[in-house]
Amino acid sequence: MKTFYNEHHSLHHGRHEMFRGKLVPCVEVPDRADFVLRELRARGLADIVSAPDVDPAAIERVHARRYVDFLSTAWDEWVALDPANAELDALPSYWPIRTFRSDVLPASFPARMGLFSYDAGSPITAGTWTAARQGAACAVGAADHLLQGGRSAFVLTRPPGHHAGHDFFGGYCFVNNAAVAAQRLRDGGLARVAVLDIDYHHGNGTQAIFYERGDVFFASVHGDPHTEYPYYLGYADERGSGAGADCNLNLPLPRGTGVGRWREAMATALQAIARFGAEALVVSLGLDTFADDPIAGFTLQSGDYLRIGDDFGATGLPTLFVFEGGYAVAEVGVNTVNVLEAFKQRAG
Ligand code: Q9C
Ligand code: ZN
Repeated sequence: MKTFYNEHHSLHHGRHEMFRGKLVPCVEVPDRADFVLRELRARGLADIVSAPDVDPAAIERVHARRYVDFLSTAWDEWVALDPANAELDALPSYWPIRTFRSDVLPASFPARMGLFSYDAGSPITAGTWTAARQGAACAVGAADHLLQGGRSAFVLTRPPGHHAGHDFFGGYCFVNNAAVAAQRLRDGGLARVAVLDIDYHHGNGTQAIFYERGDVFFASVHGDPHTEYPYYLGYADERGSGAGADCNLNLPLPRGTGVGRWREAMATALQAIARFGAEALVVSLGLDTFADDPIAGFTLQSGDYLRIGDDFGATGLPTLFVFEGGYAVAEVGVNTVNVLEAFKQRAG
């Protein structure tokens, strides 16, 4: 399996996120991707390719132009507020919640930070845009590989993407790599594409991007948003609307869920995707379902990821894996490569 590796990922290196009234060290760190790369190499599975730079139009197929413009200049504007900001991460402090306007683009940079975000846990750093843009380049490269007949591909990038919506960042995500890939597959001629999100956290950004569309099916297995981030989306009654009616499937599970019940939910999602008639599958591959993940609540073990990879291999669909969350840094490499190796053994 080819790995489209974002060699610029560590240019995004946040220092702090806001958590319960304090700035705490970032959970989403460059080491995460480095451990995955090391494990691919150790197991002889490192067929690494780097993608050419991305046409901004491919990103703007799923993100608003004014949001992309904001991301591309955000760091410079942050430093322009005060040269001392160069030593700090940019975090938002104000948000236009209900009754405020979101059509006006304020001149104030801190005001625009809030307009384009939904939490205070996703710092923008000097290299965030470069890293995120290169991640999208990898997503496009991987999609093009499938369009040329490739059976599978892996996008190894960070920051992750599935919480990023049409015009907002949050949940450590800025550019929605899975959505960019799914849209690229559509634009390359596939009529029906599915995204299956198995990150612990609901993929609110991806869901929202495709919610009213009948050509991209979104399914997600995740912690119940009644108690788990991102709280405000990911409930079972969200089934798509308009042309997208019945093209969205949320399978929330309680904190503490183990592999048995989790795999039943994944089987339900894969059956729905087969019924939909997807011609290719994009997997938002979060590994924060792992028992020892520091910010999540399921109890999957390293060996369980082999069974999950086998389940994906059994679908027979061309499959594009996109790296999302997973914060047990020492184990994230083994867990990720377990999925990919078992997939390959089953699917060839
Ligand atoms: N201090 C992804 O897995 N808040 N994002 C957690 C922990 C945000 C997770 C608070 C979690 C976002 C891609
Ligand atoms: Zn997650």
